[in-house]
Amino acid sequence: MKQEMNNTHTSIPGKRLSAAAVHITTIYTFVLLLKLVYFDSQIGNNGLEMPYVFATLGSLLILTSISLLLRPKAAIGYMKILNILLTFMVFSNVMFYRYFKDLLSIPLLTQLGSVGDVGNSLFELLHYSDLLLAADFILLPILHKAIKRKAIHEESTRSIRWMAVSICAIGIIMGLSSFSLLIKSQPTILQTFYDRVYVAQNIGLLNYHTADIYAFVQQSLEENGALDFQKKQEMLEFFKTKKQMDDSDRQMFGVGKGKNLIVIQLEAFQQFVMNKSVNGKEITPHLNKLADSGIYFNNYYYETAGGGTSDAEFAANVSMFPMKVGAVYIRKPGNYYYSLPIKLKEAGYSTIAMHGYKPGFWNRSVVYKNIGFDEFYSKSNLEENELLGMGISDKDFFGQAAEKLKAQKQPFHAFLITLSSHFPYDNDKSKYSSFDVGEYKDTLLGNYMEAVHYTDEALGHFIEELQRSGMLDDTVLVIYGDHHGIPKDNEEELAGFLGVESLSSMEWQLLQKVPMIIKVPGADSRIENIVGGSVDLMPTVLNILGIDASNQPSLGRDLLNSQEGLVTLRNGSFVTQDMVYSSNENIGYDIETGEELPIVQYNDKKREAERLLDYSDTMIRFDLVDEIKDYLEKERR
Ligand code: GP9
Ligand code: MN
Repeated sequence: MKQEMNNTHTSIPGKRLSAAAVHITTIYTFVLLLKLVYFDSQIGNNGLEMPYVFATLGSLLILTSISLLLRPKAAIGYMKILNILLTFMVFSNVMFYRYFKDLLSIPLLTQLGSVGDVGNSLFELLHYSDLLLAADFILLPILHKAIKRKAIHEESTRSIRWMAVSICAIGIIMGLSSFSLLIKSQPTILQTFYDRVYVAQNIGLLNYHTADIYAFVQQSLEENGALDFQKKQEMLEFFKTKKQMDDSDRQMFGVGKGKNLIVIQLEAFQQFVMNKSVNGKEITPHLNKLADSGIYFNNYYYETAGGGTSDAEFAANVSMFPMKVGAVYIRKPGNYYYSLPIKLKEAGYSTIAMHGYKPGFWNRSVVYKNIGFDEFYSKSNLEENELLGMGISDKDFFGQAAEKLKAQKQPFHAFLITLSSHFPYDNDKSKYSSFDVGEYKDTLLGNYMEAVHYTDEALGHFIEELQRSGMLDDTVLVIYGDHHGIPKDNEEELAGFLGVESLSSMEWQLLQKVPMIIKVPGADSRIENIVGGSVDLMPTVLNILGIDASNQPSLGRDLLNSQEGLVTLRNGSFVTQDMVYSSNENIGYDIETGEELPIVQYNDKKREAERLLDYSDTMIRFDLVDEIKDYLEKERR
């Protein structure tokens, strides 16, 4: 029998497989695993992270099993190429991580601008230990020779094939299980890729790139087609005719001229907690005081989508809408955006952003640079005096922010994003000062109220410090919430707190307001009732700072100088002063009566909301902001 099998082999020598291929495959798999583990050690992991090693080995087994099917020479060739490619992949990601504290992705590579910066600083980014990535290029050729010279022990073709298939299958099972563990812990992470480093740490670098490529191809297929000339003209016309009042006719134009601008985005901060007490104690006393002493927009909604906090930042700083699918910060980080910090830099401001979490989260380090923040202080270059929940506690964060701002070149634009009141609000309460939520204790709503109370207190300290240092008199302060805090699943709890049995879909929408306060030194306090949302922040602030916005392709409106507002939500729903349209139900409700309205009454508004979203999408997809800005400059000259 044995004789027969050998005969079969000799009859098809070209297909003969050898133990040499097994040796080569094993050695290279091991070398590549070491390189990929080196990568892991460079992205903030200290020891051997088991999920990472497991997932990485899985993906390597899939790739290297192929070489078992090749003859020794071809196997060596295949592994050499694989080694070069993977070494390059590890090296470039390590460099990119050192620069941006983030990983490479196809959306980034296709928008090369920011990636190029890494190349320019390559020498500063290199560490001696990186030489380890090249060590095998000297050692392995010696090994190749030894393997080739050695008498090759022939194995049966079939058994090696089985070996290859089984190894590949084991690799697939390992890979799939790491994907499923990741999705279990972070269900939407592979749709938005809000934390690429986390993805790679859990499914391995190779699987991360595979998932990234897959998402990119899938999204690109949905985006096929060129820009219609007619459509572009229509858009240019829209921006041209967007009403622009004379400066002198505008309310509050330039009342904050030359002042510093501090914009504070509060995590998951809804408006319903404002001016409410639990057990006789206000939930947000400091915010309430600010609302009383500043301009309080009490009808302000978040307009975010899948990109959560990053969408809120984008809408506020760029006055455009988030993308329908995924996060614009992740998918289109390199477009040109004529942002608030860019505008203010043109007016001589210095710009700084601060957030007490990983700099690569939501791609911030790349995006901030692109939208004009000269400096970005994050968890990696702030002190970690006190950690709470996801990152630096809001009190610690605001304390450090106050110090940094004292040294900042004036006038400055500072963008501060809080963190401690992040879902699921299960922070270590020993770090809170006491706030008795009574019957709500240990419920999600109760924990939420404790968390926002804590953030409010931290904010209060910050304002006090600004006051003490005299900076408040030279500063326009803008404070708003980024998005919802209470998920739909906890609707009943919220209804109970508000003293109603249940909430209709219209009432739920009306509860999706966030605080929005602008405090201008010397200006009278007032309540602004106009409906508005995230995209309206920039035009409103530019007016107050007295900065010309006539070349601004913004999709929001200046809330102090508009007859009426429109809150456009990403799913096509919208809110006006008197009505709510729910796109899911295709029903428009009268806010006062709660009754359904005939479509003729709001069809125009519906079309307007759709048009705004469509223009925003088109501007993002074809990177049109610069062109529109140029056009507006020419037209308004
Ligand atoms: C993390 C923080 C949270 O940096 O901004 O983002 P979110 O989960 O709220 O979108
Ligand atoms: Mn958030």
